[in-house]
Amino acid sequence: LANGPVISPPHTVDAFVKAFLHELNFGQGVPLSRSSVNDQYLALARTVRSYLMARWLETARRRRTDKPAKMVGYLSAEYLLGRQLDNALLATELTDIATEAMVACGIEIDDLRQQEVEPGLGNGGLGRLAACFIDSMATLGASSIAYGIRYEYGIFQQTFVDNRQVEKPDAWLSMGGPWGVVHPEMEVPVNFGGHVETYVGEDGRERRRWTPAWGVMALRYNYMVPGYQNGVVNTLRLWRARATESFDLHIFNAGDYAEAVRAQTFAENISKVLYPEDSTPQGKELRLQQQYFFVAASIKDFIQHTMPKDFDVRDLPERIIFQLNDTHPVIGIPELMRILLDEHDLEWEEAWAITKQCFAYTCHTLLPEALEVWPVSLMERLLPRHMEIIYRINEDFVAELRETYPGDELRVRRMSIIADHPERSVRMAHLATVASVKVNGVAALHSELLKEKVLNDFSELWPERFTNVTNGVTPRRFIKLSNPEQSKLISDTIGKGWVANLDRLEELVGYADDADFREKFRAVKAHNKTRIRNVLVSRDGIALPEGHLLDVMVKRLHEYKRQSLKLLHIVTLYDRLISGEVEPSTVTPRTVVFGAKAAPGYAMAKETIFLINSVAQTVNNDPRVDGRLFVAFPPNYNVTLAEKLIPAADLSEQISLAGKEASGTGNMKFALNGALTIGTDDGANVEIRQLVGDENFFLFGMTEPEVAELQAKGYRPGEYYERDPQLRRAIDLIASGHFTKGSRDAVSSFVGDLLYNDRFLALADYAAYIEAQDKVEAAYGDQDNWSRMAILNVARTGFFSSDRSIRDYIDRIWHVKTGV
Ligand code: 26W
Repeated sequence: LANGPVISPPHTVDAFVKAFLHELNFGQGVPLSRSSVNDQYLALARTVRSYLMARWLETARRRRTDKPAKMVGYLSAEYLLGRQLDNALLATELTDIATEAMVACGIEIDDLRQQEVEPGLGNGGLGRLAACFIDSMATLGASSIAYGIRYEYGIFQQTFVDNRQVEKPDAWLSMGGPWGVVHPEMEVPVNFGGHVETYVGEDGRERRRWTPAWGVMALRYNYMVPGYQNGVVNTLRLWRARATESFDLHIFNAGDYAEAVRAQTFAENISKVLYPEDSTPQGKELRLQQQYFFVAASIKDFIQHTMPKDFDVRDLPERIIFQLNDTHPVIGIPELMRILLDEHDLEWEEAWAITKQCFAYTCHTLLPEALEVWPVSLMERLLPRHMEIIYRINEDFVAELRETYPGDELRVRRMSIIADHPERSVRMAHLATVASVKVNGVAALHSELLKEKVLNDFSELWPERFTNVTNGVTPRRFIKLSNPEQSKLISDTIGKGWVANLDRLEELVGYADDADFREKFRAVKAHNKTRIRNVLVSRDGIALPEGHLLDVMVKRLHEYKRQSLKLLHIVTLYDRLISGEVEPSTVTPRTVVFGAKAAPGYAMAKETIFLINSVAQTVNNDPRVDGRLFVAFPPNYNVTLAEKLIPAADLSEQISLAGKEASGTGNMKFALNGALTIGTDDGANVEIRQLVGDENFFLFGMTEPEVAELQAKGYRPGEYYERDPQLRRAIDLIASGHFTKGSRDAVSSFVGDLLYNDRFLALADYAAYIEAQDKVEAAYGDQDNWSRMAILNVARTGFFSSDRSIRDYIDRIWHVKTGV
């Protein structure tokens, strides 16, 4: 038993009950009769974990003993995981057994499901993408390990007070975290600050020595990432910061115990909280500490603990490819250089040749202000040796540039890793590009714009380095688990294989013409609408009306995503109703549901939230609307709510200004769950439309080149306001204070920005958007044809499985083995 294979409990209800009661009695220390729902949830989670354990150990053993294969080290500062229980049950085929076992114990398993607090260790798209990717890596059996930070507080809990967003801390671990396994003995030191000096070695060669000023320990927490019914369990390794005993020994020695403990808290702050900013980096020192903390721990962990003892660092490129999820982990590049130079005593050229083969970089943005830069002064203070290494990398790079482009100093300045203005700083995207095997965008259009715009100089220099990998979503969580009724209909029709092979959805194409299938498909949608109605009543006390077109816009609140445009549409619909322009009984009844968190420091985003809530309040209580329009904004949109909301949607809002949304992944989830998209020619919308066909997609708005042209000749939003009476009425109605209890002040910044700035051209796309929405209403009138279009959306979007994305990464970038 000591060294033999770990055997999981048998897959029977009896064995499950026994294991569960054992966890409850001996783990939680309570008898069933006196156990709380939380006791029961924790015991259930640990029971499921015990079933996964054998697979986990076996996966690790195979990877160790089989001819060691090259691995992917996925480096991401965010993982927006969502609840774990159902996914673990699905992976192990224990859903029915666990349900019956709970019944046998007199427990309703759904009550336990509700008890799980989702780990919200991410902001939005990028974090959720990482979560989908690790699911797919496990399902494909890709040789891989994922690294990140175990934030004690995840993305804030959003509440509304007087229609305004108020943030509350997300203490997701406060009820116990049953999914993480901590290994305190495997901790890794990470150092900061101090100085660098030259010394001469015994061989007479000059070397650099970094003497850090302080450090912390990185505590290892392992999380299981089960593949879908394939016996594989991969590892997500999240680091937590712990103060070292020696951290402030001198304070202890000075007798100030309380002060020393306070200093410990300082060190442990590093993994305390997820930064809630998405897309506008704040340049905060603590954030750079977080980035270096998890990347340094991960690289060291990989070299020291994942590789065999006799491992030669010169073989690294055959053993690892680190995938950089945006620039957040890019400090890993100088860190690997430092390890090779200072700890393994390699020469610069050799170290650089190795490092350049070990990283690949994914860019997730097109907004210039979202590209991370770190002030040189901060880098020098926090990571002096790394700053030195970055200078040297840049020196060689700039020399190469001057050789390739003699006399073109402007280009050299544009491309330099170090920026001079407005402040001397390190451009992390440039560093990533210079040191990576491949640079990829996240949708076809995005990757093109990356080459043409954001990193144009680099793509001219190294065209072969640039590639595209279109994002995807995991069909396990976002179809099978979140939409059981649609899943059953699909499985009854084409068999069960689609869950791990989403291209098979194509077999549904013919059924779009099958009246019986269409009716069943509509019944699924109706069922999902009833489900979300129940969820929102009990979660938020929101009672959605019945029989409406369900129009959903869920994503982070950001000006480029244009929730403001959606709001103008709602106000226009409302204005038509109350002005008597249309007879209420003739309009398609519509419910609009928003879900969106605003970065706490993003004033305009918060104003928009206030206005959406204010409009909802007014519209929902105006009798003239006659039940034809309803606006709901449930607070705290998260993965758990998404799983209930998306399957109920008829219409998916993907209305960003063309050329601004890198990809979007919500758009994929909606299409796969039978919603039609109203969208611009942006991000992955482009590919969705190509696949589903123009006739099954509501396209509107300017194209990216048209946007560029309009901006070049000078955009004046006021002209659209003057010219379009419908738009003018909507804006005037907002500006009059109609939605804000008569207060014009409350809306002046929102209205002022639209009329005089409108950076993301909402007014320019307004008329086209309204026209497209009118087409939506007409189309919805023909329910049977709507179902046809929705079925074709499902059938033709199997491409957007994250399994396909990961296969693309493997083929184009990683070249690692699968099936291990
Ligand atoms: C604070 C700095 C910062 C900067 C950027 C934090 C977080 C970010 C992320 C890159 C923002 C993000 O989530 N981007 C989204 O990534 C998705 C996955 O590729 C895409 O689908 C979205 O279009 C993109 O906005």
